[in-house]
Amino acid sequence: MTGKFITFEGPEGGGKSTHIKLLADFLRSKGKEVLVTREPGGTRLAELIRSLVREELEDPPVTQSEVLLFLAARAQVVSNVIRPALEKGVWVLCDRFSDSTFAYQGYGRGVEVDLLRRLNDFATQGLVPDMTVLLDVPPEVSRSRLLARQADTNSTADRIEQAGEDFHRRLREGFLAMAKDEPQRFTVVDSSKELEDVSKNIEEAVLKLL
Ligand code: T5A
Repeated sequence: MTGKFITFEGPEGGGKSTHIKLLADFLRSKGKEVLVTREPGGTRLAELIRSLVREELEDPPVTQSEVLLFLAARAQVVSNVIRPALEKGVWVLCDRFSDSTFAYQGYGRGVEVDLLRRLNDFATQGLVPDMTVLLDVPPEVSRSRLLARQADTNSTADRIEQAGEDFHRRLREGFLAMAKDEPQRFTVVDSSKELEDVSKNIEEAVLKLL
């Protein structure tokens, strides 16, 4: 028996972490064993890569290195965490996955998306989510949520969050374009709505997989 693999994608502040927790509780209440992980991250090596790509370094990664770092993190978590869990029948919920690379490094940074897809296939050994929830928010909502969170936690924007307005507009358009191309895999949810409404929309979509 194999579990289902559900990924959450979208611009920063779309509510991915918030809704993954809510969906995990919902699925557990339906008797499913659930594993929650995130990208980059989910293994020791991948968490180290996560700090490298987000930190303000003296020599920040050039675009090619940035791509390879995200893919190296993905290869680790797929091989060591996601595949073994799916093979045991566990449902895996992942905060970001391949579509983030296509949106951020492809549409955002301008790397050819076909090249990214080939490299990504190597990293994931062809693993594709059963369902991808795209939590869509306009840049102004994304920005105001991030500012509110920074004020609450006394933190500052990371290297990628600091990329300009145009970058964030392009990556949102990229996510929406990918969702249009693969409507059977993507569920697009307007995450600027009230939290409870967003959560209901996600549960309704996921019920079809149960
Ligand atoms: N990246 C990642 C790449 O460039 N390429 C890649 O291949 C990959 C995998 C990851 C960074 O790496 C980049 C993308 C990212 O820049 P991250 O910390 O994982 O860094 O960043 P995000 O994924 O963007 O996570 P965030 O924590 O910023 O956003 P979330 O998880 O989408 O949002 P969440 O749940 O923390 O919510 C943000 C705030 O909004 C509120 C929440 O309470 C919270 O305060 N909120 C709502 N408020 C009102 N109404 C709603 N409906 C709300 N939903 C959430």
